[in-house]
Amino acid sequence: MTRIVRVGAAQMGPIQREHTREQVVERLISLLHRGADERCDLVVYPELALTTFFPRWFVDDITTADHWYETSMPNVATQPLFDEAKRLGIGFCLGYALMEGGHRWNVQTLVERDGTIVGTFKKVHIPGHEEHEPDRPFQHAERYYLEPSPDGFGVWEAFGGRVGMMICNDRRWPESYREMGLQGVELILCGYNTPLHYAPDPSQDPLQGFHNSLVMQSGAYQNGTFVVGVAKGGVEEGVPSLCESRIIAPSGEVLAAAETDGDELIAADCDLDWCRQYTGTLFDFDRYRRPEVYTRITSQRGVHIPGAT
Ligand code: ING
Repeated sequence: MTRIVRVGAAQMGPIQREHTREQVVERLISLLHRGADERCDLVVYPELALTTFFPRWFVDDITTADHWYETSMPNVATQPLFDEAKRLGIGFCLGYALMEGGHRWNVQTLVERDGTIVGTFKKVHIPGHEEHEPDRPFQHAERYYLEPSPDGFGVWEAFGGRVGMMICNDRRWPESYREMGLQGVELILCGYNTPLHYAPDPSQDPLQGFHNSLVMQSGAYQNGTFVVGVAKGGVEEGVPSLCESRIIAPSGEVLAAAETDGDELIAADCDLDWCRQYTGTLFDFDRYRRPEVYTRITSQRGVHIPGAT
């Protein structure tokens, strides 16, 4: 019996500061309907899909930013999305900021086709900076507003296979994919908000699209998994941000790619049995990996130059 999951990547254009949750949820439901038209089983939304990317501003009193966070999921504003998805029998993955138990997380919640919540992932790799850096054209103060997950990467049984999640910067780190690959992941869902300008090294700016595809295609191939990367992009509060959402096969090939810088749904059939063509041969981890010589990967954070004091 084939295990084909028809996945929709629901790319979003910008969410401006003044856009209300209700206005955004209307867009999410419209994208869900496009997913229904495409016969999708699962629709994946971007990182922070309910609000503008608020870490682009710095506020001295962080409690004045509390309104950017959800305190429960579902909630009054998002319940219509949950209800419509359940009515249509479509699962979804939603990125948002969560305030819980005094913590501030950047999360994604995965919901099955019957409306049950499968799990919630907290972002592991938090980029950017902690303090106000006024010389930047815009802030990327994620490390001020959002805490790194203490839980690492999980994999959940859902949609007939093993599904994992990561968020934005997580996709740049091979450890993210391998941690899920070692749990037998077959489908990784990843939302992102990526400004095109990278203040610490502007020479990377023209490479943003290339790097986005590079990391997700290599992560997919090296772990024999599908990867779905979904952007919130376009010009958001004056900040041009990458789109280029993609659905990538375990071979590393791009099965579907967004073409616009707005709300757009791309879809692809993901035959989860394709994964075994890689994890059962070239990337048979149990047969070929050598963790006994990989000790630095989990024992070191930074670089230690051999012989240097
Ligand atoms: N954003 C960016 C990302 O990793 C970034 C941070 C921006 C990195 C520009 C490099 C260049 O895609 C988030 N939200 O992690």
